[in-house]
Amino acid sequence: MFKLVTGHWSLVTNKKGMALVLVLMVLVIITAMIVEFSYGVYIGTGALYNWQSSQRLSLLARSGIQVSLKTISDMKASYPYTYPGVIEMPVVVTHGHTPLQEDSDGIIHVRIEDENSKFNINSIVYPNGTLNENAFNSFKRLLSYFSVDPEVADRITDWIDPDSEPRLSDSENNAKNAPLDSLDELLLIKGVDRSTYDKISPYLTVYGNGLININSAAIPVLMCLSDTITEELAEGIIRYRDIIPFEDTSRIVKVAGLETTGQSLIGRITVKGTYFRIISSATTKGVKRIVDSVLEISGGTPTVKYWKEI
Ligand SMILES: [Ca+2]
Repeated sequence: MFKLVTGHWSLVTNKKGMALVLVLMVLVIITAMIVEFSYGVYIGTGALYNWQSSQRLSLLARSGIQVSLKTISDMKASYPYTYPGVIEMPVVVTHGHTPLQEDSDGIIHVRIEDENSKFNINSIVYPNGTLNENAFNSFKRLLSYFSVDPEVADRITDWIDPDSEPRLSDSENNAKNAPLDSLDELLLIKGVDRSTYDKISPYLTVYGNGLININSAAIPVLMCLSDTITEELAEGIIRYRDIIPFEDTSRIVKVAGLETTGQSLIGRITVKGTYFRIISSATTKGVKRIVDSVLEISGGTPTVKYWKEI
């Protein structure tokens, strides 16, 4: 069982420069980190003396989360921003310096998503229960981008807001009257069928402070910030940050065409994430274990907000 603890790891990744830099950072830290992590895992999973493949897979998948966590923490310590929005990397488990075959000893695939790159659906209602007009209008623009009925915004608002005054005739029926705890609750709301959900959910979150990270948001999310942000302007933001990530929100006005609009976005945007979704899958001999998690990483000890192991 100490194979993993003392063994060497190597990482392979795509050819993107940024990802490579991250991978190098991971390589530097991995040896120091594994011991600390393994200790935690032994507590979490109990008897690991029997090196059963399911336990091993679980450990591998969890170590993928740990690698990701370290990657994000190091990035946040080194830069005032978080970029890009999504990082994917295979982590190949090796013995000595020879990578083992995928089918013999396992491969970990991790995907890191900055939750601040998404629109926080709960932000359409302020914590005091009143409507957040800016966020509500942003959400309607997001729906419109995907040709979804704008009434869905009213139905979700009534689902979340604490009052029982319907915006549409039946939109308070069986409403939760509280913020969403997870995105799949949307499927309980009239007007959100599976195909609508599949279209919009990749751009939505229930975590974080509601600020959109301009270093990581995709085109539909950037466009939802303002009526004046066209697809072309959103592409301009992406081109800009791919060369120089935004170090602070005021730099948004440097993007051609956003000299004025950019100013109006201050207060609704950010340049770094605080919540990250990390999906780690470990595969060995055709068997797979997936850990899907959301962690708050904002200085101090990272906090698990969501954890599902399948
Ligand atoms: Ca309500």
